[in-house]
This record gives sequence, structure tokens and C-alpha cells, in this order.
Amino acid sequence: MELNEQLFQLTQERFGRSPDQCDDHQLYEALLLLTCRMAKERPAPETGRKLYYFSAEFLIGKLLSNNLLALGLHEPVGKLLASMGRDLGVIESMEPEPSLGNGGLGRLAACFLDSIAALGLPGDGVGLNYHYGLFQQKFSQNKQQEEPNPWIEEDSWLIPTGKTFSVPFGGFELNAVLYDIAVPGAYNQYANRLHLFDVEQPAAQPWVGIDFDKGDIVHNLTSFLYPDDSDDPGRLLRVYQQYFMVSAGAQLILQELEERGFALKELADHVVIQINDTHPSMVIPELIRLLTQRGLTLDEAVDQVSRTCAYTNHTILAEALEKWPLAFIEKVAPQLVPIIQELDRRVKAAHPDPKVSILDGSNRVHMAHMDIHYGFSVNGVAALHTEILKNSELKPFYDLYPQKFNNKTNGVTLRRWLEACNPGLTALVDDCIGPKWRQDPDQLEKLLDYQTDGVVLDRLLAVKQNSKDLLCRLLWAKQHIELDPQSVFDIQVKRLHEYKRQQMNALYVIHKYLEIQAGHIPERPVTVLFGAKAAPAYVMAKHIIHLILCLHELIERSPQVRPWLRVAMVENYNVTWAERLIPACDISEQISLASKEASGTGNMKFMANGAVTLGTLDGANVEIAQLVGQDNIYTFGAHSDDVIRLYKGNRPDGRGYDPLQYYHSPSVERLVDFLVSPEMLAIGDPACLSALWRDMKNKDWFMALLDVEAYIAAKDQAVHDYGDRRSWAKKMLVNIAKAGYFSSDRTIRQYNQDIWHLSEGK
Ligand code: 26Q
Repeated sequence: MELNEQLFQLTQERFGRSPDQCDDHQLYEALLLLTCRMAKERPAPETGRKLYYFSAEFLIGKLLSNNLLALGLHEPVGKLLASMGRDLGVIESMEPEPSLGNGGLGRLAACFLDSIAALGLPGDGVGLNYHYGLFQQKFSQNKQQEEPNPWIEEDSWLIPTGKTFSVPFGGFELNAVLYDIAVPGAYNQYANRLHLFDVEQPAAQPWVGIDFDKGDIVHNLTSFLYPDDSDDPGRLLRVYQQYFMVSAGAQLILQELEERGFALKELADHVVIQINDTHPSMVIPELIRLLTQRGLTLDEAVDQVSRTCAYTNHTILAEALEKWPLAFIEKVAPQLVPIIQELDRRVKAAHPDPKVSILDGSNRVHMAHMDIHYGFSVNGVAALHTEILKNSELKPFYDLYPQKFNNKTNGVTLRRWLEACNPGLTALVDDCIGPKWRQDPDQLEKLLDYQTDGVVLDRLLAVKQNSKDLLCRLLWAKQHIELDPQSVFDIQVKRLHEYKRQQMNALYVIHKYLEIQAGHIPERPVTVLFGAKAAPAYVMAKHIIHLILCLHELIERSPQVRPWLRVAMVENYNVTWAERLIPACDISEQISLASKEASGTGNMKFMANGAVTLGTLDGANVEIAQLVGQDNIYTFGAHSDDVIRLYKGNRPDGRGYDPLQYYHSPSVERLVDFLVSPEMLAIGDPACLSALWRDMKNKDWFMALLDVEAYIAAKDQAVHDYGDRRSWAKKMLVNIAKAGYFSSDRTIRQYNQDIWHLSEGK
């Protein structure tokens, strides 16, 4: 049936009217049903060995556009709607965005599912169906407020499967109900699945903010992503979530294995499990439990599981490495305790070094250690990150198992992060090099032939200007903030964390503010845009948001400064905001303290959209710099080995980093002290601002003061260079041309070649 007939039939059945009589929401619902049905009917790829990607987060974003693209319907539907005088963009805006992730790790999982399907590989995601997702961010009195994000409507992408699995907790059992989201592959006729487990009787929305009864596991287990883990009930709920996800997931895997006609003791031949950070690590003891319960000996079960599980590390921040008290596991899943103890006993018998044991002296379970001993692969997510794991953070493990360690530099799906979010740039790329870069992203390098083509460079600048104009309109519509579309757009969007150093960017804003007030007018106007959520219990991160919002208010009130400098923070930064912000960016802020950002993936999305990176030599920035060359990136700041040395207190004088030493440079002191200046205290909360001020000068754990002067110089250089429009356009072009390496299709091919081997097995 023709597309327009299908749509007609659907809207008639559902709303008793033809598509052109439907309102935007009705059209959205009809397209959702149509797309969902088509995706659902697709078969799974031919199964050799099958991958299960376990992750506590899948930051999938809105799906309508993405799925239309994969189904080859984006253009026809767009045209059909246009012929009725409707706009696909408006229809899409009806879709609620699920917030099933925090940031990079969750978005990576979503890009990976997209690429696995596009390559026609058999691989499903396994996660949880959080009803209110991550909180929704609101600003009030220049502070972040949290509210639930109820994203599940009557019609959604969730497909009920009718499958349930009983999860045995200490003292009670809970049924895990399985919902699926279909993941159609672009360029083929297959679809994989994202399996999301849910409780049977989810709680209704809490009335006040995001407060809820953390002890009511039966109803609240899947209410929120990352409940506040600053207190024990919150931490315990996290462990309940993790065990629920992995137990149900493991049961699903064994059920599918048997349905395919294989024996349990052949598990490793037919299944591979990728453990996305340590959040799903309990899948290891849980699978061992299930296999022994079903007749395998302990040795057989340990052997199968160890050849099935592979672990990805996403962080070297010690505080983010999960170490759960064994007492928590005793309460949540007591049946795992003897298994974990036995796994630890074997490790201790073979390796006396206490640094590599699973259970430490305080009876805490080091989840990563369990993954490394009882998995066959350990990977970092960018070249530098993997080297730091091998040489520093996980060195004792690398010494034991050098063959397990490998690097898989992250990537992003260019289908969402170029084709869907930036049609203007996509058309320009197609006009220059044809359409084949979609399936072979390295072909983007052909754009290098146009570096001296004035027509192409001017078109590139026009495309960028158009995206900036659109963003200005959106920010006005959403937040009543007026931007200058002719200014340089400098954008930092990512989770709020001290190591990412949004506070250092704020110091740049203060620097500019003071310069302009002193009568030093900059070469051209600059707009500094932020987007970030702070974890509800992360006090310092909330202070930084407060600082940024206060700076916004201060500058909006200053007729002298405002023409030259503006600051804004988008409210509720999410995937949808990213899709609007990234195409409009001139300068991409990637300024983490070297050694702390495992990879970053925003950096890749920005470069693919023609933004020039201003960054430290951290994470994948190092690889970006190698690819684009020094003329097409602005790098600054301390190197990772210096930082690691500073943390160890290895300065020549035997001391560690002392922020006061940098604070007392006059140009830095006035920036930091501005936090508690009369003009700031008149706007902001003195308690927050002075707490931040004290922390910055006395602790500065992530060394913003070490790099701030180099940072200001590098940013001013970039703003200067922006003035030579043709030369800037060339930098943009080189960045786009080199972005092919950061396609997640490349990353997934490497995972498959080195870790998964999905075409093997039967
Ligand atoms: C752990 C224990 C208790 C509570 C929360 C957590 C927790 C939650 C989320 C720990 C880590 C995360 C998220 C980490 C994350 O997003 N990491 C990012 O992963 C990206 C994909 O590999 C990288 O590009 C980023 O560099 C990395 O920061």
C-alpha cells in the first residue's frame, strides 16, 4: 500500500478523519504507529553469535525522525506532509523525549544500537524502563529545580512482549515485565531490539519534585534513573535496580539460547555480553548462579561466563568506580554472596596482591575487578584513556592479563548527528562528494578537495549562519533569551561536573566582562552557551549552575557589556537540545582536566557539524588533534602525564597541586574574587557563591586555576581567527572531512572484529 493510503487508513481508524484534518499531535500519533508497526515487523538479523549490550542507560532521544530515516521514509513522509502544508519538524516536536540516560555513557549505548542495526549485526540492548527518567530541569531564582519527566504516553515506542521473569530478591520476588523498542537498521531490512524491563505495578507520579519512597522497591524500582545515591536507601535502590536488570536479562539470554536449540554449556559459542561500565556487573555471578542451578558444575559455569562477558570502562575517576558493601548485596540478592566470595577466593589464591582482589578489607565488592578477572576483554573508550588504564589506573590487572586489554575509540551515529540534525550541511556534503559517505564515512575526506573552493566555503558559512538563526529563534521561543546571531557561538554542553570545568569557562566570561567594563572592547561579540544537568545531590555542580545563571542576569542588565558578550544556559539540556545546539556551534568547548575525560563524544558531534574544537589534550580530543592537525583545533593546558604526577604529589619540591599558588597571580585573583564581588552578591545567593569561591581558591580539585590563563589566551585566539571568514570556513571543512573516523559504525566494526565475532557460532 502507498504511504499516503496507509496514513489515511490509520487516521481514519483512529480519529475518524483524514490526515489533513488531524492536528499535530494526531499526526504524530499516526506516524508513530505506522513507523513502530513497520519496525516491529522486521526480522532480526541472521544469528551467529548474538550480542547483548547491558547498560543502565540508553539515552535514545526522540525516535520518530531516526526511525523514519532507518526505514527509508524520512524523505517521502517529509514530502507527503509538505504537500498537506504541514511540517515534519513541527510534528516531531510533539514527541516526548525519554530521558533514560545521564550523558555520554547512555548516549553511546544508543549510538551503538543504531550502528549495530545498520551493520545488520545481531545485537540487542538490555536495560530498564524508567518511568520518570532522569529528572527534568527547571530554573528558578537562578538555581536548578528537579521535576519528573513522565515520558510514557498511551501510544509510545514501547512494545509489550508478554514475557515476564521472576527476580528473586532477599525476602521477596518481583516480576520483571519485558517491553521492547524496535531498532530498525538503516540500509537493510532487519531490526534489533532494545529490551527494557519494568516492574508490574509501577508507582504513579510523585507529587512533589522527585521525592519518592526509596524503600518501596515493589512500586518504585523503575521510577527514576539514578535515584539520589547520597544516602543509603538511594544507594540500596540502585543495587536493586542493577540486580533486577541483570537477573531478568540473564534469564532472557538463557531462554533465547534454549529456543535456538543450544545447550547451556555452549553459552560462550553463541552469546556475548558487553557490560557497559560496572552498573551491570552482577550479570557475572547471576549467570553463574543460573547455570549451576540448571546443572552445570561451578567450574563449567565460571568457564562459560568468563568467555561470554566483556567489560567497557568509561571512567578513571576513583569516586565513580563502583564498590558496593557486601552487606548491600546480602540484602538485595543474598544468593549471589557465596558466589562472589568463591570468585574472590579463587582470585586471592592465584594472586596474593590485595590490589586485584574482588573483596577488599572492608568487605566491599569491587565491581570492575570482578569484570576484569571473569571477563575476556577490557576496553577503554579512547586511545589515551586505554593507555592510562594500562599504565596507571588498572596497571596491576594489565600486568596479569595484557591480552585482555584493548582500545575502542568511541564514535557517534552520523545518521542522527549529521543527516537528521543538519539537513543543510548534509545537502552540501552530498553536492560535493555524493551520497556514499553514509555507508563509508571515511569518504568524507573527499571534502578536503574543496578547501580552496570559495563557493563551497561560502555555502558552508551560510549553512552555519542558518543553524545559528534557527537556534536564536528557538531560545527566544523557549526561554525568552535574545542572542546576537552575528556573534561567535561558543558552546559547552555536557553533564555538569567539576572535572569538565564549566567553572573555568565561567572564569573566561568574567574575564571578558571585566575587560569590557574597563573599556577594552573585544574584536567581535561572543556568545557563551551552556547546557548541563547537575546530579541532584552534587552540591558544587549546583553552585556552578547558579554562577552561570547569575552571570547571565548580570550581563543582561549591563547595556555596556551586553552588545559584546552574552551568556545563556538552556533549560533542561537533552538530546533534542543537542540536535539544535550542535549544528549552530562555532567553537566546541572540550576543556576537561587532561586525564579525566575518558573520551567525550560531544566533541565528535561538534566537529562533524563544522565546529572547531577548543580543548585540552584529553580523551578523544587527542585523536581529533592528530586527525585535523594543529591549524584546525585550539589545544591548551597541562598534559595528562603532568596532571597524573601532580595528583601523586610528584612535583620537584615534593608537593601536589596548590591552587593558592595560581590564585595569587593578579590576573587570576580578580577573576576568582569576582564570584563574591558586590555586583554578584546583589544577584546571587551569597552562601552558594562564597562556597564556590572558597572551593576554587583552596581546593580546586580539577585544577581550573592551573589552566585558566592558557585557556583564555587560546579562546581569544580562536575568536580572533574567526574574523577571517574564509580561513575559518576551511577549518570547519577539515573538521567535517575528518569526522568519518568518529562514526560509531567504525567503532562497532572494531568491537565486532576484536571482541564480539558475531558472524561466528551458529
Ligand atoms: C555510579 C555509581 C553510583 C551512582 C552513579 C554512578 C554513575 C552514573 C553515571 C557513574 C557513571 C555514570 C556515567 C558515566 C559517563 O557518562 N561516562 C562517559 O562515558 C562516555 C562514553 O564512553 C565518555 O565519552 C565520557 O568521557 C565519560 O565521561
